[in-house]
Amino acid sequence: MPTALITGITGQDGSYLAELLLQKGYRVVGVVRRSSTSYFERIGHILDDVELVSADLLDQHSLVDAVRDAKPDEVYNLAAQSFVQTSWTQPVLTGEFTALGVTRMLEALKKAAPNARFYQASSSEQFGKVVHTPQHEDTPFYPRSPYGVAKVYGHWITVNYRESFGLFAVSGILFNHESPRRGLEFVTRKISDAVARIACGLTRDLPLGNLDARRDWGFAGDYVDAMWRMLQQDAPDDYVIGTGQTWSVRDFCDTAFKVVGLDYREYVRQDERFFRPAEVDLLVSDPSKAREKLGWTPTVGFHALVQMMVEADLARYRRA
Ligand code: NDP
Ligand code: GDR
Repeated sequence: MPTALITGITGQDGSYLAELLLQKGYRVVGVVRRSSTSYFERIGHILDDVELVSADLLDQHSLVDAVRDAKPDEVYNLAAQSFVQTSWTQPVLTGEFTALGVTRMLEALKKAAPNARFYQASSSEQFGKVVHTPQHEDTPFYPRSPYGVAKVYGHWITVNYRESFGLFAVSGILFNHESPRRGLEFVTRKISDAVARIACGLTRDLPLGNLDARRDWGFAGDYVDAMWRMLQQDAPDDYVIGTGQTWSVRDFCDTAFKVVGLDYREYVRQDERFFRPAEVDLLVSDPSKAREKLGWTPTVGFHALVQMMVEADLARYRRA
């Protein structure tokens, strides 16, 4: 039975990845950070099936201990300060978690499990103010936020440890992926949650920032499968993962409100608080390498994704 160690198991991706690896017969060990409340909303249903260890991306010794005790065959480094907007108000903390945290994990691997395979959660935010479209593995990076800058560091330190120490370390450059488990602060879930509340008569409006930003949105359940596939290859390499399609925030609103028979223009208002100091205007992937080398293709399209999210939020409010 192979063992996987997942940092960020309590997050959106960590929960889907843990489910996938359990289905495949893995022993799954999840890293959680100490908190005064034990609130495992996304992994409550699999808590009896996974092992949890306490460690923090800020604490090198705790990471070495976690890796040494778990004896993993595969390590998935998903933990990060992942909200772009917060990275402008907490840039130093974002750098500590999202950039240096990767080096700490790689050091832990090098010391305690040098033969384990390592996955780094890189991001399309690294492309930022895009140099060309669509973006693929060789597209130069031009990050537009402290988060994006930190992820560029995480990407290159992963490549560097692979080339310097021969670690099986891969960087998955994933475009936005969403689900009913997405955090409520991200725009897709903010919209699906508001649509459900409006449909249930709990609120009347939805304040948003830039409606013209375009993203390549896929379903998180598909993307964790791509992570696993990257670690099953003969040699470590880096891959772009996305749908190859791009939609605006406005498109997302239009589609989500239509699920409940409403017109988004009657509810959405623009609010300066949600605009960013520097925007990423357009992201769209070229996932051909992943298709050819990993045999990976997304199974959930844009409209099905929006519908899934709205219906999940509706069901939640109707149960309450
Ligand atoms: P989430 O924000 O949902 O989850 C982040 C996870 O990191 C949580 O489990 C959180 O734990 C954990 N974490 C944060 N700080 C620390 C710390 N100091 N020590 C230990 N754990 C910590 O993110 P997603 O699941 O959406 O994303 C997973 C990864 O993929 C992230 O690295 C993100 O940047 C990256 N990414 C995500 C994309 C997406 O579209 N979702 C696209 C590309 C990359 P806690 O529950 O305690 O807060
Ligand atoms: P992003 O996701 O920054 O792409 O990062 P987010 O959903 O936060 O923003 C997407 C786009 O929507 C615009 N927007 C708003 N965003 C939020 N959050 N709230 C609003 O009210 C709002 N109005 C408009 C934003 O300006 C932006 O253009 C996500 C994270 O998961 C990262 O961790 C990950 O690396 C990238 O996706 C790929």
